[in-house]
Amino acid sequence: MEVSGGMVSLIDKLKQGDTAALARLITLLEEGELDMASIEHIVGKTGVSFKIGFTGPPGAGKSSLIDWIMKHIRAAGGTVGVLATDPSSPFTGGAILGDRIRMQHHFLDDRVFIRSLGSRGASGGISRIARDASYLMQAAGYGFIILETVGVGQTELDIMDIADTVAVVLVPESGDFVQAMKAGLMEAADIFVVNKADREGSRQMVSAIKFLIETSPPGHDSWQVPVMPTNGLDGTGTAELFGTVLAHREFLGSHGNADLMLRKRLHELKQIVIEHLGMRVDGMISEALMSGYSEELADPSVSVYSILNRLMHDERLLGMLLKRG
Ligand SMILES: Nc1nc2c(ncn2[C@@H]2O[C@H](COP(=O)(O)OP(=O)(O)O)[C@@H](O)[C@H]2O)c(=O)[nH]1
Ligand SMILES: [Mg+2]
Repeated sequence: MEVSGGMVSLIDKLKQGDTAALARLITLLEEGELDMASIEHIVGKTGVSFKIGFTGPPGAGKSSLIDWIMKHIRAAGGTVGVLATDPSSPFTGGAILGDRIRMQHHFLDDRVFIRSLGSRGASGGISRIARDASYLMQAAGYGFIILETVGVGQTELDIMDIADTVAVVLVPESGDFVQAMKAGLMEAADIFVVNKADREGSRQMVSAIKFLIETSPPGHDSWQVPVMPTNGLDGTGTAELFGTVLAHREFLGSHGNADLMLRKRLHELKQIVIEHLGMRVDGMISEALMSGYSEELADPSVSVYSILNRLMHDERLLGMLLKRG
């Protein structure tokens, strides 16, 4: 992809922390108009942002807690960007608008950036947009990046893969949810939060999750997953929550956890390689190539796998795959 002069100056502005440039670039990402691999050499080396993920059922209080965490970050002199994704309404629905309004008292603060993400035509889905948008925010110099996702499906887990620290937010009423909690989510959580601590059953919920943690097989690191009660309305427990995020950051950075970071980076790289190969192959499976297979294609009794087997040995496809570009 050619990188235009306009793009070069946009990225220059981004690196100076210009929020308008950041917003524009994220829009281009969402529209599938930005190829991070192509602009990488302009972005160059950046600072490193610490990424915090918040996931959990809708209405649990994630946005409210993020609002408090932003305050704590700002009070500590830090900068923070928030990326909110809602896969159930990728074209930014009412809930996201509500989030924005709730967080609006940060709006005049230029060291805070809030953005809801969608994928209008970009390939690879919302988790890819979230990853690349977080890289753009990192290039813009935000010390902290917070990712908010709704739910516990594979997409949310993919997004949580981006985060260094994952907080799973539940409420006293999440009993069924805890029952149904997937092993993947259990494994992804670095911190469990029981929000709405003002409600009945909060302490029981804390105990239930602690029990679940104790009785599940230990993860691959020695971090003890805490279960923290919070109140998203008055902020009770949120300073402690932020303190625990910082403790987890310390833990990740401490000696002996280098392999953890490497594993994460390798996973991310694999993801990107698969995406790029996928896009390349997608561009190659052209009608011209497939014209050699029209008879088999037209015959539903011929398995697509048998076509695949032939295609994988097709000199023309192999030639295209090996071509540099
Ligand atoms: N009672 C109570 N309500 C809360 C608490 N935290 C958030 N809420 C309310 O719960 C609703 C959903 O909160 P929100 O932050 O939007 O949840 P999200 O969907 O997880 O982002 C809002 O009306 C909040 O005001 C809390 O600790 N206690
Ligand atoms: Mg929310």
